[in-house]
Amino acid sequence: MTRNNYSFPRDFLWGAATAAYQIEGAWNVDGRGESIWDRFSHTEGKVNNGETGDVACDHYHRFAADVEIMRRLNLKAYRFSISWPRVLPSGRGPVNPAGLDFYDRLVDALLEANIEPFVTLYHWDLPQALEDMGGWSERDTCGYFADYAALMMRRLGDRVRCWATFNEPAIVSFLGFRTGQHAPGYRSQRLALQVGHHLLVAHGMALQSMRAIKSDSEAGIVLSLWPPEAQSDTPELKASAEKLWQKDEAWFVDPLLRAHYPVLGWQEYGDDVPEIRPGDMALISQKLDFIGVNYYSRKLMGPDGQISPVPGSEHTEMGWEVTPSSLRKLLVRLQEEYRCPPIYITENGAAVADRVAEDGSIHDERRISYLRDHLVAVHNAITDGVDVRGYFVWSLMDNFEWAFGYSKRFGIVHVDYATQERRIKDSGLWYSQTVRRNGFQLPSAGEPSEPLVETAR
Ligand code: IFM
Repeated sequence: MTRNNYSFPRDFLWGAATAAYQIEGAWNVDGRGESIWDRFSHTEGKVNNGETGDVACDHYHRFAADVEIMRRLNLKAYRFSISWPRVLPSGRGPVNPAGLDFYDRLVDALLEANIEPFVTLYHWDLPQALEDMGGWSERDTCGYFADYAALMMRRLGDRVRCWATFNEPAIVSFLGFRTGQHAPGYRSQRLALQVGHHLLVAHGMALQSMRAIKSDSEAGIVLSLWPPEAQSDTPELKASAEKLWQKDEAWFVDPLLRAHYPVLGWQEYGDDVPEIRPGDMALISQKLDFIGVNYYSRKLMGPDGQISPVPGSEHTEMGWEVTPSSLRKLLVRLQEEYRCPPIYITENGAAVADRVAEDGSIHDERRISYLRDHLVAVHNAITDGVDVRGYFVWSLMDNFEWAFGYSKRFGIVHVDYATQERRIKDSGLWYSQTVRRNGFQLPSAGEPSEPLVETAR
């Protein structure tokens, strides 16, 4: 049988990702302060079913067992975020020693299991005390963020190499301040764009404050990219796809990698463009050690210029079209059009309506195919010359999916929220096997396929 061999580079960092508010729970214990997501989820009508992250996966109390699961999955790295209000309950001022201890113990447990910790400083849970002072619409918040970044670097920098400042600034800005679907729930494009600018300024200030403490760590930022594509090759459609790229995606890529906002996007936003102070763009476009790319799907522009997926195409439970080939194109574009630093795929995964079989197994073939096909795309991009250093599945385990509550399951590990029991899904078995083999082989077209998971449960 002929096979296609998808072997990844030596030292490729295979991991899985989570975020503090989505898994930790323990929202009001051991001195943790309130975050904007506590306030938002406790407000009626904001989250599906009135669900909250109060308990979530109770990872705060169960982290040691969770690290043991990661070890069984053969993970080489674990991307997690730090809850700012857990370590600084008011966002600034007095620290919470119990919060710092928690992350100390987590990092030590990971290192003990030979798993590299990959830290995200901001995955959406701003301390409510800072929100009460204006939050991200106030420029002062950038300075508080830089101080918090320095605190964490002082505490964990001896053991953590990779640091991401923000997770998905575009989602923070657009969903938190333009559509209101996320905390803090404002609906103003102008505010969203000013907040977006402040997030980038805060990123630049944090790079400086972290590098002043430790110059040899790797610091970057994680962007969520949904590349617009035209359904057909007409000049009008291609132009509207490009306009959307500039307004939604390049709006964050260009300041970081080209030191200016995209020209067409700037024109399109008219009077809503942000106020920029002298020196901001240099601060924002400092050297990055890596860019994290979170990829889930593309935005396909239909003939009417609206986003409309091809009828009959496959979608995940989020309603997101499954389009692995667009990931390869995106990575190549980042390489060719931008002087892009090394890339980590910091999130990629699928929400699937999983069913626990009577014997406790979860046969999530759709998730396995999704992960496999996207890994093929990553492999192809590497072959095209893109410097991709690692890949993190979203997510290690089922968790609180923001405004969707617990209704969407992205994990390669199943969580029974009533008992907190964890079960490794077939996708988890497949992924552990892939990590162990540093890739996989696939039969060539026309050859019979083999079972996806060989590992015995
Ligand atoms: O769950 C989120 C994560 O917090 C950020 N990126 C997208 C994921 C799936 O929606």
